[in-house]
Amino acid sequence: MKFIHTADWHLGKLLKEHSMTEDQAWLLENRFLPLVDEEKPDVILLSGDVYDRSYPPEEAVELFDRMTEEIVGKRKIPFIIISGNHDSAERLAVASRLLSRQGLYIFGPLTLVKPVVLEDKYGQVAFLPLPYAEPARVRVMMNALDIPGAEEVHSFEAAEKVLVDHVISLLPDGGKGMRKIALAHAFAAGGSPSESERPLSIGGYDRISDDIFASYDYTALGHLHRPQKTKADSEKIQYSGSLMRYSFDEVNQKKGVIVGDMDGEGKVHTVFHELKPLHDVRILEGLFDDLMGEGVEPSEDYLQIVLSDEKPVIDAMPKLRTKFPNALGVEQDMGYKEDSGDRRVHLEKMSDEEILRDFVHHFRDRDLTEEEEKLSLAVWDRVYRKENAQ
Ligand SMILES: [Mn+2]
Repeated sequence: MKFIHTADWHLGKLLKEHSMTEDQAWLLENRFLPLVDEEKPDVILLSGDVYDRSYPPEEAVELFDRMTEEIVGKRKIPFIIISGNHDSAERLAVASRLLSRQGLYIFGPLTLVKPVVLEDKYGQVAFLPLPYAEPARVRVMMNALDIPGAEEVHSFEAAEKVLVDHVISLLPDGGKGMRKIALAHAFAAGGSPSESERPLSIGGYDRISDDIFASYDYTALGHLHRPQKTKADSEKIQYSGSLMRYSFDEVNQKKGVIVGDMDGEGKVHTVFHELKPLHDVRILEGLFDDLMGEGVEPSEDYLQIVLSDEKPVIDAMPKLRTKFPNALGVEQDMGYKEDSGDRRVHLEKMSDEEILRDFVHHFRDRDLTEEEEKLSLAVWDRVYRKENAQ
């Protein structure tokens, strides 16, 4: 059984107010579909956050519609999708019972969750869809179905466990002897997050143990945007990561999909395939004149520009945009160095002038110039005179 595992498409995503939908369409058409044609998987798995918002923009819905036609309609590849925390489970899964007869399996509402069984030359493989599930939702919806344990669900871990047990119980003979692949949208403990994920809850309460997935031959996870394995030495439980870089703290992350192959024993071998976007998302750092000079190529990438000039650059953004039209943000760090935190000074024993000198020395790695020294003394002088006059 050959599969492609992808997740966190976030169609309709805005990166600093800029719509990524055109770039997402380009990537899916020019990178993802060609990979599908090359690999010819038996099934494609999308582990949640199809859209960036529960009310996605029209062009995002249109793109998703087009992709289902490309994958299921034209290529006849079964496509299994679960909803994530950014999706509306109900809206995503509209007409899903009907569509499942065509090979498009979308799982959102918990009451409609059930296994998908596909066959390869070795026999049956069960796919267990576990859409994103808040504890309260599991408690109410699953309890209404008299699912054992649902009443006591008060944590993400308990919610996932009840859901897993329920889906397994729907398989003939509890799925004994069948190879199993789970799809889940959750924060498995040990994983490392990025800025573009919306936290499921505050304070680490959203973390669940990956032991929950231990009995499956493979678990296709969504939610964390960095591709990663929950255990470094095992290919069995993995995040494919998001389709593209969706925040500037992801600039060093490779983005793509996982191509997996499962043998007759359920042993899975996976390969990560990077998908290069039309425009990269990256940080560009330097002096304003250097960046605008001939040494730096013009670029249409999505850029966060960090200017290291000591003096503020006036109207930096419109000027930078003449060369970098997709610059989305500019920071002026004025050449400050990071505070290493080991400054052991006793501020209360220092005069105001000394504190300023120390500050400049620390952050600029130099002393005040004569002009700055004069200016600072003049300022302090005025401050003291005002204080004394009061
Ligand atoms: Mn996500």
